[in-house]
Amino acid sequence: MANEVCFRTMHLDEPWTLEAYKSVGGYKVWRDILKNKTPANDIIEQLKTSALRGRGGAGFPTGLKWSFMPRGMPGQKYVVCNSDEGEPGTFKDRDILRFNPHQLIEGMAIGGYVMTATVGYNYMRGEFYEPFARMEQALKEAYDEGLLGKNILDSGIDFDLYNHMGAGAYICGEETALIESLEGKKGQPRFKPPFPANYGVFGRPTNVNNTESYASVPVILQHGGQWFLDLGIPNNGGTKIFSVSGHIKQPGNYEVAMGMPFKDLLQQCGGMRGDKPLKAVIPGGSSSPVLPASVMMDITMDYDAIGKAGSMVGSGAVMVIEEGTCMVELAARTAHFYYEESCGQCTPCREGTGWMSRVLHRILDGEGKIEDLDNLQDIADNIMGRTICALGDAAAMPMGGFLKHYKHEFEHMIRTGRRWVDDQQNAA
Ligand code: L3W
Ligand code: SF4
Repeated sequence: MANEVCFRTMHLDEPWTLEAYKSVGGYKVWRDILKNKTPANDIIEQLKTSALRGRGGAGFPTGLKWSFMPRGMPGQKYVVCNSDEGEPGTFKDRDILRFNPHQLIEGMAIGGYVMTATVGYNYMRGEFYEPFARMEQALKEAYDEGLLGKNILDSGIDFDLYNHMGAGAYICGEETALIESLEGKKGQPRFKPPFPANYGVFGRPTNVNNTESYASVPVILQHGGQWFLDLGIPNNGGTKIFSVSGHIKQPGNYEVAMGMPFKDLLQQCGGMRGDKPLKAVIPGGSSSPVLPASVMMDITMDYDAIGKAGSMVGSGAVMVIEEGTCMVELAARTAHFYYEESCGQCTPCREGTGWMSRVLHRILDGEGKIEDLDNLQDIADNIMGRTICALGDAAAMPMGGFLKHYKHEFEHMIRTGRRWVDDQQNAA
């Protein structure tokens, strides 16, 4: 089942070329649409049937999102791809950009047609030099083939696509900060609503999807929504690319069927590095709460199962943690990241992230107090749901997970000044 949607060119030589993409049926769906003027509603229905959910983190149903765009409204509309990929542990979108760029172009062109948007922007993370070059090359090939531009293949349909380099700020992966940045402003999130579907790029209706979401669309339409749904499990259709990192033998991107048991995924990654026991997993990027091994070994990799366990699929960054890892250090490292990346607009996020980071580092320095633990939870609770964008929640949620499952490690360090994991090892 693996590698058949977004990574379907991976087995080919130079998979990023137009020739390689065409050899797996690439642009066939786009050509059919241009020829037959497939009704937009039929395409949206296929996406709804497929149960494709946004692959950037929020898991919002893609078909439903496309239906929000005011198609009948005159004037300029945009489709935007969020290729900013900054979530710690996530490295899947760059491989779509590098190895299967044409599938993203086809998905965005189809999106433009369905949502009557004649311009698309692919916003890429500032550090993505190689992916940017590959996307530029692919765009040139697509234009030379007559698949983009004005009156494409005499269809009367226009769609122009531009690659845009960001400047390496995590917050620009938040869709409204991305839009601000695209407009040439400082990348700071806007209040929602209005959602981008009504007020997006230059105040015009805009659809923002993640790279993996757009790239899934041509394959869904080629084989049908039901086919995609059946790859996964109900409500969790298709495949998903998991970026697996941490203490495993073969870190990397794995495109697997949604609903795959975690223990099977772990096996695909070669198992634990040094065959050490699994301690915990952060299943969906640094924003998602950590889950202990006992939970993970019984869980399937899908939105519903991971959500029910108290975490989230997020962007699909699976961070595998072996026994012996200090959770206080991991929590402090995570908190510091959000403190560094907060844009500073909202008081709970700006002050709260710094406060959490400082308290955690004080504990690490052996100067913690037992009441710090209640304070940490209190700070997290006061950030949660009280900010303009999801970065605040993303900073608060992991803290809850660390304290829920590993409070004893924090208490031990505060009381003794030593790492719980070291004392466990010495006692063994
Ligand atoms: C129109 C409505 N549109 C919702 C749209 C909205 C957005 C999408 C989801 O992402 C996640 C977080 C982390 N009319 C609408 C509507 N929409 N209601 O649906 O919206 P929302 O607010 O649920 O989430 P979000 O703010 O877009 C937050 C993840 O992002 N994250 C990190 C991501 C990192 C990466 C990466 O590195 N690749 O993606 C950090 O927070 O999982 O759950 O489009 O406009 N009534
Ligand atoms: Fe900026 Fe944080 Fe507020 Fe988001 S939650 S707008 S990152 S201050």
